[in-house]
Amino acid sequence: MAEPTPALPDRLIAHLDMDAFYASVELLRYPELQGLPVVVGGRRAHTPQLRPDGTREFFKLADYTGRGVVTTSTYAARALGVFSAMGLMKAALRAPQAILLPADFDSYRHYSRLFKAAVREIAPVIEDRGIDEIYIDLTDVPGAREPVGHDPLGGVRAVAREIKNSVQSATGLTCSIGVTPNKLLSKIASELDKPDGLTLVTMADLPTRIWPLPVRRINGIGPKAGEKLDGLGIHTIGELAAAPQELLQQHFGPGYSAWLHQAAWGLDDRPVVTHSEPVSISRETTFERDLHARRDRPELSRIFTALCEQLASDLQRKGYLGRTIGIKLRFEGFRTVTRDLTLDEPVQDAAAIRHAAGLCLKRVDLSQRLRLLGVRVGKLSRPGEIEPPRRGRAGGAGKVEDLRPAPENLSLFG
Ligand code: DCP
Ligand code: MG
Repeated sequence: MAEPTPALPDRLIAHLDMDAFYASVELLRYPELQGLPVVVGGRRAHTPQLRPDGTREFFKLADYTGRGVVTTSTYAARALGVFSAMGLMKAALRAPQAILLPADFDSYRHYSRLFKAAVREIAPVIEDRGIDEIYIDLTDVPGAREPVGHDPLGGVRAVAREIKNSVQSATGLTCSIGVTPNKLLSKIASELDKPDGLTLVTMADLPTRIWPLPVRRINGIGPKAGEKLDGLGIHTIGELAAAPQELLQQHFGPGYSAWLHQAAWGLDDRPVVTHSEPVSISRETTFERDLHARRDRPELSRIFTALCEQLASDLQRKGYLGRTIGIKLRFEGFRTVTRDLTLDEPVQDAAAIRHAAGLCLKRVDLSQRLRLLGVRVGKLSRPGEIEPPRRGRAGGAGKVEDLRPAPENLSLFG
């Protein structure tokens, strides 16, 4: 064992993010699309058709009409300017030759479980951050703190490479990993050399690798704060690090401005949290065309029931009951309204969810047409378990709007 070296930080934290995740899973199924611009975001109607000669006929983005959005795209499509959340019709203008594929969430969940299990065999301290990303605490992984030759980070680099290899052999997919002293920097670092990246950043690298980046790369600086900082002439993380504290405090309040300053200096002591229960589980759908509560009642009612059934099956599969049932409605013009109510006893079945969600619906004015409908179950518990205490707002009163008298929706689709 070599002498302890000052270059090695106290903690070695990794952030792993799968590359073009949904699109890459689709390429496993359709390897002939490797290297081509491919967009995930279609509906079932866009499923490739098998020709008599055994080849497949894919749906060209140029032939798309509708209001769907890009869920994700391959790097070849990104090179043509097609990114997540872009309208498919707009994407078709940029990349008419791109292939459109429907999303298959069951597959993505399957590969998500596979890659996480592969990582866990090497490094068990994992924080699940969603379908395609995790934090990993490598501090106590054997070998991670061993230097290799004169490189104090040689050990951790080898462990990270082993994780990448293991994910690749378990799934056939590539990922990008950032390794730094904390979660905040690792989240930034994993993006720096995407796809198939392995990026190590130490505090000494802060000025060269982190400070030139735009402030929005910091997880926790959203569009609003980003715009405000822009207005103050603070565009890069380095400019944020150099900004006078008083200036930040004037515009952001004491708590957030202190955090901004720390973040810009690469400081973050949040632990990697290995076990977390979901706060809520939801399902939602955007309609092909806007629907009206009265005129499109049968269709809306069918969609509403189907969402509740999917949600019930999610709950049952994951082993949860829930006591708060909520709905989300988005109207034409994008106004979004939520309502929820809390039941005396937790439920798990579709009929009970449908009933409670129907009661929520009756508290919404449905005169405008709808573009999205969602159903959510919160205050989750396991069967036979006492509800875990949670911080946050109590009761099911929802937003202030809830206090208005209920309009006459009893006869509508709820
Ligand atoms: N996703 C989504 N809606 C978005 C963005 C992403 O449904 N607005 C889905 C599709 C992605 C997955 O989540 O495949 C992971 O999101 P990422 O932001 O990690 O995007 P990718 O993995 O697709 O690409 P990257 O290589 O940039 O990580
Ligand atoms: Mg990803």
